[in-house]
Amino acid sequence: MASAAETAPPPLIPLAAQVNSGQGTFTLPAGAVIAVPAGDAQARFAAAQLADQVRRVRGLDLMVRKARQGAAITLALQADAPVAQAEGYTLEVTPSGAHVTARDEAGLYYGAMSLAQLLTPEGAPGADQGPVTIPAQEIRDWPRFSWRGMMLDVARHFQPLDSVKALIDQMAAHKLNRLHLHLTDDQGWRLEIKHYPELTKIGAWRTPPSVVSGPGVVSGPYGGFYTQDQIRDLVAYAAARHVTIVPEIDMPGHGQAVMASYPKIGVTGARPAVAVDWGVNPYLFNVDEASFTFIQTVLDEVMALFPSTYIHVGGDEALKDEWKGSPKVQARMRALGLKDENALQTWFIERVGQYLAAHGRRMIGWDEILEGGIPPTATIMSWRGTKGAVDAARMNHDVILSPAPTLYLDSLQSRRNDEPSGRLAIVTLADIYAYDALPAELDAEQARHVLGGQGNLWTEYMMTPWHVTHAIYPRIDALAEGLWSPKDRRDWRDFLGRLPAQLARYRHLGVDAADSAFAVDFTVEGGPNAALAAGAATVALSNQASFGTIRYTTDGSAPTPASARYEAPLHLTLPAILNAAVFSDAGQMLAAPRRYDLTADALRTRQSGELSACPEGEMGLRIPLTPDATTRAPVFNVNLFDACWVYPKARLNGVTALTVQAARLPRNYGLAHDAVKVRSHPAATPNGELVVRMDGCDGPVAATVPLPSPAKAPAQFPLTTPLPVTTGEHDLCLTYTASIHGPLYAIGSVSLQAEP
Ligand code: TNX
Repeated sequence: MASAAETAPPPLIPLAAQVNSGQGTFTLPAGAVIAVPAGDAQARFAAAQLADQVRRVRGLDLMVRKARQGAAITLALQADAPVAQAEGYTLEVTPSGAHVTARDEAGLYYGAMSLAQLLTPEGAPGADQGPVTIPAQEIRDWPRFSWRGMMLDVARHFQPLDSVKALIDQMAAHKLNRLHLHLTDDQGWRLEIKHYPELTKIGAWRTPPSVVSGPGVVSGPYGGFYTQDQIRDLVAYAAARHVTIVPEIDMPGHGQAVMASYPKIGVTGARPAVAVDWGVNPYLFNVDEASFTFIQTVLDEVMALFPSTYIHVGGDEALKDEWKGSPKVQARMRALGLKDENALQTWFIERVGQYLAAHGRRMIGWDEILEGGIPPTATIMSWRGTKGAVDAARMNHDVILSPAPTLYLDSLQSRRNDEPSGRLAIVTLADIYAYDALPAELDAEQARHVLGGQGNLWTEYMMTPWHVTHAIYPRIDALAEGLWSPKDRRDWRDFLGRLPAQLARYRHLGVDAADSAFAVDFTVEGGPNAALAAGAATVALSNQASFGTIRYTTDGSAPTPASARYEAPLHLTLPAILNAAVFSDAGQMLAAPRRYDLTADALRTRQSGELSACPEGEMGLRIPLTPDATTRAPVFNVNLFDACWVYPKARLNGVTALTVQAARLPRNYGLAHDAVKVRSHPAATPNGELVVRMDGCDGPVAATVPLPSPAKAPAQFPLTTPLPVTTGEHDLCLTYTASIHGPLYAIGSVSLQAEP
């Protein structure tokens, strides 16, 4: 009879194109040899990476040696290896060994990475260490797309080199092969340019927005940049792992750090500070010869550092106001015979594209560069949905799909209260898994222009490497499978079954992956008010992915694999405390324990994420108390356009007072043309008030509490007010009347106090 190890799907992420099971099993002895052909440095490197993974994850030592008879594992390039596709490989496991062959070095490397996963198949603590037995099988594998990318924004928050290298390691382990570095933006220029030293002397540093101060909070200029030596090292590090680094120098918009360093490159000649405002800022590159000389000189150094064929020149979110307002720019536009500023942008981008083409490189731009007609030399990276990609592919241009919000890893991954900051579109693990980078409306010929897809991590709200890690993992697993594996083999439940082993790899490698997809959610049947009225509750436990076994305790202790198994909603009398965690069948914890307090106070409290937006509004962002150097800053859901929240259906029986945990944040948002949409509420006192209305935002005022002076109060402070005595359920509408030109006030939580 076949053992479990022989029948389970191979623990690979991404899934392989073809797997045929064989006879018997292979047991890897400790100290086994990985043999590589003499003189093949890349094969030796792939073997060393394989050995390194197996040692770090499983504690098994393997030795890399020159090819010899009888080695347990062999890696070798072979001109007639069975898989002919670029980057493909064959991995054959027999009872006597495991053998990888490929026609190119990337394929050989990916074969080694697959073998590393096969040799680390277990998630459960204990079972995941020591000698391993794996089923005999033959894997033939190759990628679906040639561009399997990740973008990291190192401009908004500088990312240390070690973090970038750690990302490259994981990209390579997931068979992702393009790291797009967003190196420049309004908030920072991160690449040393020898010819223009001020770019990093000035442009790499900014003063943080100044509302918050205190322990752990950055106050002085902060930022950073990569020296050219560091970049050469990074490029080589990536290349050894078959990752190409694609640099982006953003133009003609997102140029404020350039203008802060070299004002003459701008349209107005004025010198702004490096931006502290997120969003869209007005600074544009000029269109005169001095500007192109600057750009070409920068690109010369960029091309010398980055061997990538593709160079990204941005082109996104370039507000045309400065060009419209400049007589010189207008004169140039007319002299060039261009009809408007969009056409001028196309001309500008194409001129840069021609320069790159003359140096054997190819230009990529964000899809806005289509607006004035497509620059002939452009490859399009589309982020505003897929229309730009479809249009460009139909015009025979190559395209890369990275649409917001689905492939935007700054989108939050759940509605949980313990999610850190990000954009308030929820992009779950399942959403990324379901995404297909090939737009269905393209025919086969047009589809050939789809190079692949890319996940983008923007870092406005990601201040620390911990947060970046949390945003990327494990969503990178879903991304990688979508970009590598054959579409018809992809299966969400099957993917979930392979994920626990990957989560265990992350644990051993020190990658602090998010557990949002598995964390226990608690739902009180009938809502908290019913529980308050009854003094008892029925609580359902679930998780986003509906995966694993939920175990719980009611005595305050941490759940273990031996704790009670959740089968059906729990009937509990108040007060009660629930702790619950999720385990795999093998007893591996998939999500850390979460706690739910079933007390009257807790049932009367709503955290920031549980409040609704006011009618007509939308909570767009979940933002941190910035800038904070700690790993987990407090976070607040806000609607940048209206300081207005609703506590829906507050049960006011016996309630005498309300407490808001308030926060004062920097209002550092470049809203550009949308600034007119910001709604102000009239204030009665100098610092403004918190106003509480009953029965919706048009209802009567129930309470008004003046805000403390920003100079005196800490960044987080409570506001308490009596409420008129009433009964029943009422929508409480909470607004701040503080000036929209001052700090941004937010709500951490709202709680109601009742008579004992
Ligand atoms: C839009 S996507 C941007 C970025 C922001 C991002 C935030 C793109 C080409 N531009 O500047 O960081 O939204 O999600």
